[in-house]
Amino acid sequence: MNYRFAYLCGVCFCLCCFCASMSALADSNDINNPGFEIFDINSPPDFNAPAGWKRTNYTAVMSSFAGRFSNLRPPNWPLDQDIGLLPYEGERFVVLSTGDLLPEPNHAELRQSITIKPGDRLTGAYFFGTNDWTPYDDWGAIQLVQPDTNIIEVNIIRVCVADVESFRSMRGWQRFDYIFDANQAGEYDLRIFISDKQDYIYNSYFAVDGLVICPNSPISGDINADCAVDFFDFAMLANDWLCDCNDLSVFNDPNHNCMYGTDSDNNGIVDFNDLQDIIEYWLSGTMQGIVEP
Ligand SMILES: [Ca+2]
Ligand SMILES: [Ca+2]
Ligand SMILES: [Ca+2]
Ligand SMILES: [Ca+2]
Repeated sequence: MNYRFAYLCGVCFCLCCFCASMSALADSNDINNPGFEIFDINSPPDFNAPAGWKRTNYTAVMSSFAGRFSNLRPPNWPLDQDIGLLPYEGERFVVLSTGDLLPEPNHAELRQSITIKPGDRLTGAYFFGTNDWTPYDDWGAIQLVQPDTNIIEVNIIRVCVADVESFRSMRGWQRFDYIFDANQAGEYDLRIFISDKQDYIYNSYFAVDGLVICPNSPISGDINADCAVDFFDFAMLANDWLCDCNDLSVFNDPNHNCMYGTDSDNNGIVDFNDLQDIIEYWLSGTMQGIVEP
C-alpha cells in the first residue's frame, strides 16, 4: 500500500467514525419506542406489550416468531420453522394477532400520536402471515388516522391473505418507505392494525419493526435507514454485490442485506441498477441514527 492511499484510507476511516458518533448523538426519531425494543413490565403475563404505544388486544414484543398453527392448519409458511422471523432491527419486534386472547377478539391495534412535516419519509419493515384463506381475507395495515378516531387519512401499508395466498406468509420482512407531501402534514395517530374478515376463526399475524421518520430525506438509496445516503449504504450494497435476492435462503440470510432493500429495483440481482440509487442521492440527507441490522 503506497503512502498516499494509506493516508486517504485513514481520512475516510476518521470521517466514518466521526459520522457514526454524530449519528448516535443526533437521533431525533419522533416515534416512541420505534423499534419495539422496550416492553411494558406491567403488560399481561402471557405476552409483553411494547412501551410507548396504546394497545388493544394481542400485541407482543418478540425476539423471533415462526407462526402459530393448529392441527387443522399445519405450518405452511415459507420460513425456516427452526429459526422463524428474526428482528429487522435491534433485538426485538412486535407481532399483532387477530386472536390469541379470550374472549376471542377480531382485531388488534397499536397507536401513538405523531407529527408529520412536509417531506418526511416514514420507513420500516412489516411481515404478514395467516392461517386463514381468501374468502376470509384478514388484513394488516399501517395508517395515519385522525387523532383518537379510526378515520383513515393516509394508508401507508395494507396487506391481506390474498397478497400472501391462503394459509401462507410473506417470505420475510418487507421494507417500506413512504414520503409525505405538504398536504399530508399535520397531527395524527400512527396506527398499526390487524383484523379478521367476516369470522373470528383462524388467526393472522402482522409484525412491524424498525420505524424511522427521516426529515427531508433522499427518496431512495438510504439502505440502512439512517436518513442519509453515504458510505454505510454503499457498504451494505457492496456486501450483496451480484447476489440473487429472489433466492429465499439469500433473502433471509443475516449475512446478506436483501431485506433492507439492496435489490432496490426488485429484479432479484444486486447490480448496477441498484447502485444507481446510491449514486443519484450520494451524500444527500441528514443522518438521524443508524439502524443496526
Ligand atoms: Ca426492533
Ligand atoms: Ca381470521
Ligand atoms: Ca443511509
Ligand atoms: Ca436489482
